[in-house]
Amino acid sequence: MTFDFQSKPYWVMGVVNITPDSFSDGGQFFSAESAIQQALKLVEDGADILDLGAESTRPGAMPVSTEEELNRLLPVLRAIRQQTDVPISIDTSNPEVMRDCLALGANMLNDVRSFQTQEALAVLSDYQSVPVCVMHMQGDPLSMQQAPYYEDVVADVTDFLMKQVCRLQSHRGSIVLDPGFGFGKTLAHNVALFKALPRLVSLGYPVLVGVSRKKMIGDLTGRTNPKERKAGSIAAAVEAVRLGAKIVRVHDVAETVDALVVSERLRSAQD
Ligand code: HH2
Repeated sequence: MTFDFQSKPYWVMGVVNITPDSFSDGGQFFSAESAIQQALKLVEDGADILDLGAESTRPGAMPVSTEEELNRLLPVLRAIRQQTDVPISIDTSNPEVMRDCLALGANMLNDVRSFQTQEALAVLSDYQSVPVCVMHMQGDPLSMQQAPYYEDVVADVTDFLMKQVCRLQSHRGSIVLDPGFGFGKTLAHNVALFKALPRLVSLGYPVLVGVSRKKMIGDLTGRTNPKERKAGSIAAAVEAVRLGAKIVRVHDVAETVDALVVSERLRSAQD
């Protein structure tokens, strides 16, 4: 799979969390049946790509065993693959999970830990053309929000992402960059990174923005319940694309697609 940003200037990535504990929809799509239904609904709603995850990375989340992650993911992936050819990204840091999902027809790997292990790199050398998303995170999900600190958050994150591009320079698939909103960052860090999106975009790689329903949106709106952060998340997705992001990772696909269509149409030169 390749990202063709000529014919499709931005891609809406629909999130499917097959977990009991995700921060905004934990338990809602935990059974294979409900996750499959949700995935197909998101495709109908206009998702350009799905992101399937079976391990929450919310602050304080506990790791999941390989067996459990595979048990959650594989039946859902298999069923979606049989019913639609929508591109499927897998949100995992586990090399075994990466391999099994690619073998079953997954199209992209999204690793919030940026393929740091030798085993994860080995997967990429066996699947040279698979698109990958590398994301910045300070610390790990268990403790990342305890006391995030940066000298200069934009410089640190940019530097980290460029180092990942160098590490992966022999990889032939697209490399997507993600500043990792909410992953070891305060509101001030998130806002600074968001405003610096044009700088990240200028590095020359597609940029993915994942702020949907996150605490950042809650902090800005005063909404403590993640489910009430839809409007704020949509505004952020529109702004991200306006600033040059190519992929927005969202839970509320139908509404985000509409908002982006209207925003793009009103900004484009054509009538
Ligand atoms: N955010 C989450 C998970 N994966 N991947 C990328 N590339 N960028 C992100 O911002 C990102 C991500 C967290 O959101 P969600 O999957 O809804 O929650 P949880 O990790 O609790 O399952």
